[in-house]
Amino acid sequence: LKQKGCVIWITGLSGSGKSTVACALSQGLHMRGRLTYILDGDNIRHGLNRDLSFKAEDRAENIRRIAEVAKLFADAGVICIASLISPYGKDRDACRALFPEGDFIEVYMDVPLHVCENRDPKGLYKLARAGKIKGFTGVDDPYEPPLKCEIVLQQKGTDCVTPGEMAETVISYLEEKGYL
Ligand code: GGZ
Repeated sequence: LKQKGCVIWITGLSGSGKSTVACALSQGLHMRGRLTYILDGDNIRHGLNRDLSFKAEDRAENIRRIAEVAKLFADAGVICIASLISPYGKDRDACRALFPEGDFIEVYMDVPLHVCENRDPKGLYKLARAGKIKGFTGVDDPYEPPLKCEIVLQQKGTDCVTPGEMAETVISYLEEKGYL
């Protein structure tokens, strides 16, 4: 039985919950018998992309390489989950263009900067505000929210949406589109 692969491309600020949702989504898909692979920007930057910095052209190259790897997984029938800030719309669109229509599913983690900054799980915003990290996304480097994307996952106001609930939203989409 040939299973159809695709890429779930999760974009959003540092601390928006991309990696947590990627993990919950991966678990949910395993329970449905699907093979998944998570490509996480922060992890890949320690290996395949360790030569790349955070300047705009290196971010573009980071994203391009990860999209090419995601395509290999998708070709093998795997649901590949890419979680990267991927701050520039034109870079994300270039990734989309690598995939057959429908197979690139862009998910925007719509979490306000102040929420991400309050979480600050690694203390990076604090360092960026202190000027100890230069060119930090959301502080002194841009983030362009998607103008059009397949799924928006919002974390706004006081009612908290769990990572598991966010993963279920993505899974419902995949069912609707015939990937599950
Ligand atoms: C943004 C940075 C930076 C700068 C280090 N700007 O939340 P994290 O810590 O664990 O994940 C972030 C990660 C961003 O890597 P990506 O590959 O996702 O970025 S991009 O898609 O823009 O290429 C953050 C950490 O690296 N980090 N310096 N200056 N995030």
